[in-house]
Amino acid sequence: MDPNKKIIFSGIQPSGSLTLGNYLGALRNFGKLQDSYNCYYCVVDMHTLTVRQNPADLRERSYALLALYLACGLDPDKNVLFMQSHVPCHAELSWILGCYTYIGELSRMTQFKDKSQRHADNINGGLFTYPVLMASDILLYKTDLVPIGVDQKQHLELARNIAERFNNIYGDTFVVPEPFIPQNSAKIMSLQEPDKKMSKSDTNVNNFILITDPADVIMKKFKRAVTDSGCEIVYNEAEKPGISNLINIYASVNDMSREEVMKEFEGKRYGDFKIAVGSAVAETLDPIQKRYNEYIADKAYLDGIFKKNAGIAREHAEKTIKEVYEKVGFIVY
Ligand code: ATP
Ligand code: LTN
Repeated sequence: MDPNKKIIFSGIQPSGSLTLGNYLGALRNFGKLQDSYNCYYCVVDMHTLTVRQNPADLRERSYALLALYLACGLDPDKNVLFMQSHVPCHAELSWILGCYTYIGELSRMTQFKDKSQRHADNINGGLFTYPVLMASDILLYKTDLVPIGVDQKQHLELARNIAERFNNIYGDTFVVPEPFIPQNSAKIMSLQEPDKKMSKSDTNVNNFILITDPADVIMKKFKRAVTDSGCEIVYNEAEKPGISNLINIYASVNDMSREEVMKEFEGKRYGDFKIAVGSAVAETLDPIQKRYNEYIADKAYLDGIFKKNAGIAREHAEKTIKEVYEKVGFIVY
């Protein structure tokens, strides 16, 4: 860890196979930041229990997420790639910060409202206090910057409020973190219902592209993607959500602006554009899939990374917990 570099923290839940939305909204940016920051990228397994999980699947998906972090180019020597449940301080800080978070604040979280509707038979305490655990993840490492998709912005704002509230009572303790939200891929939408976020927990497989989808499946899903009336390839989120989403996807995988995409496809038909988007996505994902297959086959290597980094993360996290315990008035040895 270079003491002159700022700190980045982000986490992804091993709650399903990751989508193109996760990749473009979050994962891809992780790799871009690894040289200029000290980066902590976490597999947030504890968050997944807010929804029922099959234990064997959860364990397998946690390895899969680490393999994907590596396949997307995260260097295990430059980034602390670790598992949330390996560092008990996350849960410890979560208890403390829960006592500085109001029920009113938690009730306003749109993800809580959404998920309580989708899982009406299991509206548990964890689902409600989920953002406090997320704030703890971030604040434990004195994080400066948090790369996330736009759907997590509200949670990050809450983390900032909790940090400020604590600092006001006890004096400067936490760094108040800033979000890092990409421009064209902050919110990749569903391919069949482009007014909805592309989500890995969607029941219709045609709504999302998985990072691990084979090229022919990717092409098929893009060819079937819902487009809008009219025939021009122009960006207009309100009137042409389907085409606008495809423009965002093409722009982000090719590192282009929306204007450049519109220019390239001026006068072309929707059908041609969908094929171009599908090919560009398949081409981007192909090398990631190859690397992923190699990493996931080597569990011993993945365990080695988890074990080594649990120690590194713990060391940093324990310093913060000690400081917090002292400030709130616990006896600390
Ligand atoms: P679920 O859909 O199961 O609720 P999720 O995909 O929203 O899960 P995570 O896997 O924890 O939740 O998200 C990891 C990161 O990916 C977060 O930073 C989130 O903002 C980002 N992300 C998720 N979906 C999209 C999307 N459609 N577009 C852009 N970013 C996204
Ligand atoms: N809540 C996030 C996952 C998450 C996270 C974090 C993201 C948990 N802890 C800390 C950034 C920083 C989600 O559902 N996408």
